[in-house]
Amino acid sequence: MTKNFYITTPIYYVNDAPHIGHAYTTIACDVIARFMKLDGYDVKFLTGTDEHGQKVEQSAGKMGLDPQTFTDQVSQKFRDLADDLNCAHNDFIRTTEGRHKKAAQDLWKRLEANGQIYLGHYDGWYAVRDEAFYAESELVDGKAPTGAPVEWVEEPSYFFKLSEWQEPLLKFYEDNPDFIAPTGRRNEVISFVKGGLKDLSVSRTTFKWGVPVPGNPDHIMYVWLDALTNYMTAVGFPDENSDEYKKYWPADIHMVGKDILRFHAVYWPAFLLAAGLTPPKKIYAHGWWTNEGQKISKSLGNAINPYDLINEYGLDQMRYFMVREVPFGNDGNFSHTSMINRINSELANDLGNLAQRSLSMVFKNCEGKIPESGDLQKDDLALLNAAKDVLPKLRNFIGKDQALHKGCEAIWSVVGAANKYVDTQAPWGLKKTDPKRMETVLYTLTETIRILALYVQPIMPESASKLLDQLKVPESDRTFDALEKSVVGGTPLDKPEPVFPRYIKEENNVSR
Ligand code: ME8
Repeated sequence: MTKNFYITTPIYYVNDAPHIGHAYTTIACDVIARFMKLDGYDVKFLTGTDEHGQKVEQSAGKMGLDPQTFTDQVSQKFRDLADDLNCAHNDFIRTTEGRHKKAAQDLWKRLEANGQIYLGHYDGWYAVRDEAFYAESELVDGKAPTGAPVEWVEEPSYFFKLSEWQEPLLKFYEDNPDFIAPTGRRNEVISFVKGGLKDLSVSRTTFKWGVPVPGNPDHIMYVWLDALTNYMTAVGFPDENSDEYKKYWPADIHMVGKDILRFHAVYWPAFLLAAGLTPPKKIYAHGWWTNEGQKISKSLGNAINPYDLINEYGLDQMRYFMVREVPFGNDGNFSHTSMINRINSELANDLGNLAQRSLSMVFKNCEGKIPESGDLQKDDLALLNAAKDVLPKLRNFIGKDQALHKGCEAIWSVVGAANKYVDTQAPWGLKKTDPKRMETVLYTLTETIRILALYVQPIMPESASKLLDQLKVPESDRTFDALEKSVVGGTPLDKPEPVFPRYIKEENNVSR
């Protein structure tokens, strides 16, 4: 039976150009999605753009564009970024699409039919930047707790009976201990819900750019109710009998930044439970990146453009750095020094040199062919077994816990063991004394590199495929099933080319 797996990024607001924070979430999801696919799952990986709301309407106005033209332009930038990050998403959703309006209105009607929505009047604070309502008691120095300016809003509004969902939500968290990750975040959400929930204003009347409320088009659906529905639109909702819906709902993971956890872990399951639908299995809230120690913000003008990093360091290098540098879930700091250190030590020196020096020895000393394995000795088996034993660890770290950094560590522990093995076996000295043993050692190394390259694919797809190409591993033998196979002795190789160059700063041509 096929195993299905559905993972989503947040849908990004189109009021701003994409930056490193957006790239981070999308790369993290891509690593997980690729891992699951290589491990035999039928994967759906969704990303997209959140195009409605007052903030987008205002941004379009500032540019002198109508909202549709504006959102078309900016949404394209996010679509391009996902492609340029080499993300293997298989759907890109825009909330302005017909399929989405239909889904959002359908969810509204289900809530209404279940008596969960009523018409009232909203008097209170609203932060356009966060598209969020705040209670007076939450304000800090007259601003939202996020620092966003707030405005006083008085308007007729529909309300969702969120206050009725406090107990059911707490029970839901208890029954589904993995619903919110990591654990620290789960505790935050639980104490927030225990603090009491008020009914939530779910419509606005003072602007037009959004999904009209069914039956009362003077009202526009609250942008978060509209936006959250995207995850179901993309699998065919409201058609609960569609193949995609049956295969992929409930979603396995909604990956989000910690800034939007409340919307995903409180409002979203409440809407779904109230509509009689099943909530997703997990909300994972990762941390925030700072830039050389400073909060990334528009006013500081220090947003890092992902294209600058790709151009300077290379795409796979950037992908590796982002998932390796920060314990996934924690906040992290971007620093060029740290990026260069990792590229030069872990990629160029550790993995790159292992592959380059081993394959060069094979090429030079084994007539340009992969050697046959002779009798494997204890040290050879220890290395090969250590390499194979990484897969169950990756299943835990990446598939189950999303501890992406630990996944990298597990792979690199074998890189370290393989480099030690080269030094202790010293195959270069065996050529004259024991050529058969030299071949066995080089076979062991070649096979270890194959296994490592298979593991590295989700993180650095392009570099891993260069390594696998060098080893003449056919495309059909690149999933984790193929761990059981082996490099084939006698296969002719091309002259090996280094896959992980050292980073050398251009201006002064000094290697850092
Ligand atoms: O919130 N570090 O969209 P958004 C890490 N449209 N991640 C960051 C980051 C940083 N400095 N800055 C942004 C929205 N992110 C809504 C979502 S979903 C139904 C609607 C990432 O464009 C992180 O994933 O403001 C964060 O949650 C997201 O971008 C916010 O994107």
